[in-house]
Amino acid sequence: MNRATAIAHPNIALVKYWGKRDVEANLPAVPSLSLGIAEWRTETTVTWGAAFDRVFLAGEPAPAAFALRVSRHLDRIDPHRPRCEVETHNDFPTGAGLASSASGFAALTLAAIAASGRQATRWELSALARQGSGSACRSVPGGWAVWRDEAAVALEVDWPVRLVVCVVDERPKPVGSTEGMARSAATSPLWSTWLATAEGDVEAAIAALERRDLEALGAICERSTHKMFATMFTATPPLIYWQPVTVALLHEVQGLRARGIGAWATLDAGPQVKVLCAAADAPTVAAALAPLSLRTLVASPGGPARVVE
Ligand code: 2P0
Repeated sequence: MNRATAIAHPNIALVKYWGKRDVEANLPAVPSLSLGIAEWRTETTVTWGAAFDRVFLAGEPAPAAFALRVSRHLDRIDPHRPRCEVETHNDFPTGAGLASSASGFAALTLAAIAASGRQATRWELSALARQGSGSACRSVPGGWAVWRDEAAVALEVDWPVRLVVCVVDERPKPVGSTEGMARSAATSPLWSTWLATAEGDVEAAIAALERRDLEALGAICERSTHKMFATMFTATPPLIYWQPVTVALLHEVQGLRARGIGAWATLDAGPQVKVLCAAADAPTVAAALAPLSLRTLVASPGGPARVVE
C-alpha cells in the first residue's frame, strides 16, 4: 500500500505543556496531561511516491510555511523518502488555539508510516509525532494521555467528563506557541517556578483521575493554566492571547461555581475557553457560556489516532 488515510483528534491539556528542554529534539521542559476531543478531527491522506511534494489543506494548495513543515516531518520519518502527496482536512478552525497542530501531526505520522509500508508501535508513533509538534504526541494515544519526555502514553481511565469549548475568536493567533514558549522561557521571572511545580501538578492530576475527583482535577487544571499564563504575561514583550470576552467567560465560570455547579476553565495559546465539567452539568454550563461565545461545543473524550484506509 503506498497510500493511507489516518484520523486523529485534537487534545486539550488539563496540565499544560509550555517550554522545551531540547529545542532540536522537541523534548518538553514540563510534563503534561490531556484529554482528547471526540467531536473534532483531522483526516490526512498520504501518497508515498508522487511526481512532486504537494500538500493540500482543505482541498487547496497549502500555504508555503505549512507545506514546508509537512515536508520536513516526512523527511524525519524517512530521510530517503520519495516525493509525497499529502491531503489534510480539519473539521474545526486551524491555528486559533484549538490544537490543530496536535491532531494534524498525529494523523500525518500515522498516515505516512502506513503509506510507506512500515510498522511502528504506538509509542514510536507518539515519539515521531512529537518531533512535528509537541502536543501531537498526546493525540496518538488519545483519551487521557500523559506526556513526560519522548512520547505520551494513555491512562486507562474510563470517565465520561465533558469539556465545554467556547470559541470566541477564530482568527489565527498573533504569536505561535513555539515562539511564545521560547519567549516565556527566556524572559519570564516566573519561569523557574513554572518548571519546579509542573511534575507535582501532573502527579496530583493523575491521583484525582484515579479517584474520579472532578473538583480536585478541576482545581489543578485551573492552577496549571494560570501559572502558564503568568509566564506569558510576565514575558518581555508580554504575550497577551486573551480577548475581553475571555475574561468575561472566566468570571462566568467562577459564577457557575458560586452557584454550586462544578466547572473549571482552561485555555491554550489563544482566547478560546475550555471548561471541564461533569456530563450531567454540561447543558447548564454551555447555556451559561453560550451568550458570551461565538460558538460552544460540548466535547466528550476522544479515542486514539487510527489508520482508516
Ligand atoms: C498544551 N500548548 O499543553 C500547550 C498549552 C499551548 C498551550 O502544546 O512547539 O503546537 O509544536 O511543540 O504543541 C501548543 O504547542 O508546540 C501547546 P510545539 P505545540 O497543549
